[in-house]
Amino acid sequence: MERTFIAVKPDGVQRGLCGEIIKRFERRGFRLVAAKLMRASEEHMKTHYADLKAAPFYAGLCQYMSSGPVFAMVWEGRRVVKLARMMLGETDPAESKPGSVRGDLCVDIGRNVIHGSDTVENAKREIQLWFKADEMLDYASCAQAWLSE
Ligand code: D4T
Repeated sequence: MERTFIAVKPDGVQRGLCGEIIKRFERRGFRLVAAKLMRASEEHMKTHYADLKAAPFYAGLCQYMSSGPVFAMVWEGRRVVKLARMMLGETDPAESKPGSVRGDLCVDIGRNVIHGSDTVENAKREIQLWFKADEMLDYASCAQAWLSE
């Protein structure tokens, strides 16, 4: 079973979109294993986005991401990293298809509502960065037997 890190960014939290986003992941058949509302420090965001250090928008992005509450979550399920990225849409909302989170809920690349890990490796790194082991819960979901053969 795979896990991914999903975060509702400060714009999504301020716009009251946490419930809408949780609903989409629950409906798809993924299982929430950890969640917390937190104000990330700029240092934390610099570590999170370390691979974008050379990008012109890196400093502004890290400042913005630490400017207000973020709703951080870990979701579990079969192929959840790839499927979650498809649910998110493209980085630029203008390129995102209707039906995706960004295609339905936002218009600007700098306020694109949600983050999702792009690879299984990055998901592991990000989950470790945002959550302690004892903040994640292992439990049996009664829906599991009906989600996969
Ligand atoms: P995240 O990491 O936030 O889920 O976004 P993506 O994985 O879809 O895209 P990314 O890492 O390339 O970009 C991280 C973050 O930076 C913002 N951004 C991106 C921006 O403000 N201006 C830009 O030109 C780009 C490419 C949006 C997402």
